[in-house]
Amino acid sequence: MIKTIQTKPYTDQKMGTAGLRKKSKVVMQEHYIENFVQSIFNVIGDLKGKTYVLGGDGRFYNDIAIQKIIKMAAANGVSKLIIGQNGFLSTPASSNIILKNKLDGGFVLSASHNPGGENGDFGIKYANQSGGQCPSSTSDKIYQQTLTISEFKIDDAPDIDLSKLGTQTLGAMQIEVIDPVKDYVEMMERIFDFSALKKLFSNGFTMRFDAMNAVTGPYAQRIFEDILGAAKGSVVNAVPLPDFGGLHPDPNLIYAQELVDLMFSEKAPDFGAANDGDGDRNMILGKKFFVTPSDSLAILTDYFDLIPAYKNGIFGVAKSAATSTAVSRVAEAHNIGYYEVPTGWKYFVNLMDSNRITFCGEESFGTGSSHIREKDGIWAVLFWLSIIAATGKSVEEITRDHWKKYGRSYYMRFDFEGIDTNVADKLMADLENKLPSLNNQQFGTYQVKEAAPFVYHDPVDGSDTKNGLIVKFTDGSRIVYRLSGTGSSGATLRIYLEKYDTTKLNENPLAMLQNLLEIALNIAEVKSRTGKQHADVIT
Ligand code: VG1
Ligand code: CO
Repeated sequence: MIKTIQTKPYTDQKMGTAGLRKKSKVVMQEHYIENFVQSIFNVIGDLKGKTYVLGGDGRFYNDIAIQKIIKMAAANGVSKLIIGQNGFLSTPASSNIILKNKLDGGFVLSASHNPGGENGDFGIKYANQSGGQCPSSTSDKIYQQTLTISEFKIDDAPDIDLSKLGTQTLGAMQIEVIDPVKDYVEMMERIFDFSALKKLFSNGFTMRFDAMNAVTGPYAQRIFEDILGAAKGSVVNAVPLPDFGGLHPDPNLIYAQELVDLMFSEKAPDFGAANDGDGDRNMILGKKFFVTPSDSLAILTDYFDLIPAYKNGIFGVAKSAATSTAVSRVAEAHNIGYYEVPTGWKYFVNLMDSNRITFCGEESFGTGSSHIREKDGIWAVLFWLSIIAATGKSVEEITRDHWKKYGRSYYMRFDFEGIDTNVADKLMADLENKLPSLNNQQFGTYQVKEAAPFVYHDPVDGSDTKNGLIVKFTDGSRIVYRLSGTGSSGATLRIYLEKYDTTKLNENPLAMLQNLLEIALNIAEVKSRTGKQHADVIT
């Protein structure tokens, strides 16, 4: 029976860089999920004939939220839901289902790389028919709805059994429970040369893939171990757990510590990789060697013609403004289009849809291509393995060769977490006002060439987005400042540093960037304003 329930608005349901992200306890408040989902349905309007994909990364509250959404979808007139078995779907797998079946959109229940559990975070990403997350114009409308919502519709049926594959119904709505892995694997088989990869492993190549107790475990086991023949046990932390076993599923040098320790030990396998909570981020490691995500994007782009799906050519490439400029040099060498967008994968979608780009990436461990409209962790790993298989080189050799050919962008990100939001907002506002006065100023050996906010004009829909402040120096070095849009409490200031060099290729990144870091902290008065002497997380 369909019920209409009265509700009161929450004032904090604004989506950030990638969907809505909150503390689990916030989301567990009465009608919190219901208000948000009803607001999305209200903005979409007529749901008759519409089909959506639904799944999540298995974190705490995934099972409860998914049942609410199913019952609300039925009550609001959705025609069909395609749901990952037991409520599981990675973000890239979900995007694939939307595109492959030409669906109207979908919902991924995840706070991505944020920790999970009752004391962790929960989130919802809403994708439209593009297969990517909805643009800001839509999320603004949804936010407006959340501020005025007064009722929602829900079917009061018992919970749906999501363990059985196949089709069932709830009222007039069809529910199809699918294997969350199968379609994704088929897509990867179409993109890459699996027989070359099988040969790599049968020749004794060793790897460790850390799924961080999040959603990619089953995908990685099926692909790397079952199909490609990597040794059993190559995929670790492979069972998705509601609290990720206490891990913080953000694949970087700090949070993927177990993997990093192994890869920098004498027992290191040939290759190491990790993915984040919802499977869209990746970290690539060689024996005692770390590849920055910015370099990874540049290297993948340079080797595009090794991959069957791209061998006939790629359109162009895009990166977020904060990401290093390494890929711009590859784009120039291959004479392909090059774009810089604000942080957030949704800004790549129009560029992919209009055939302007094929590859894109962000410094935050995200790389992907137009095979879907989200970043894709396992895709990046398969791409790296394909380069290794084709060149016979190690991760380190591939990266060092790249630097020899193109020069090296020394690059690091410094995060100052848990800052009072008012302090952080004022820091950014004052810094923005100060930028014009920095032009041509000298800081030690660095001279400012241009200091301005980053403003992106979308060539497809004409929208303008301002995100971050950039100080560029005459030697090509850059400082980028922005506030994170994925946190669930306080503010995080991110400072991104880049210094390009064509001769010094083997230096310690921190040593190369030390002076720039001091300049960055001074310009923004970070220490005095935040009371922090050091960054909390350095990647
Ligand atoms: C962070 C990253 C950004 C990424 C976003 C979502 O955003 O910096 O590059 O797109 O997370 O990633 P922010 O606003 O905190 O800097 V995830 O893996 O949600 O899907
Ligand atoms: Co993610």
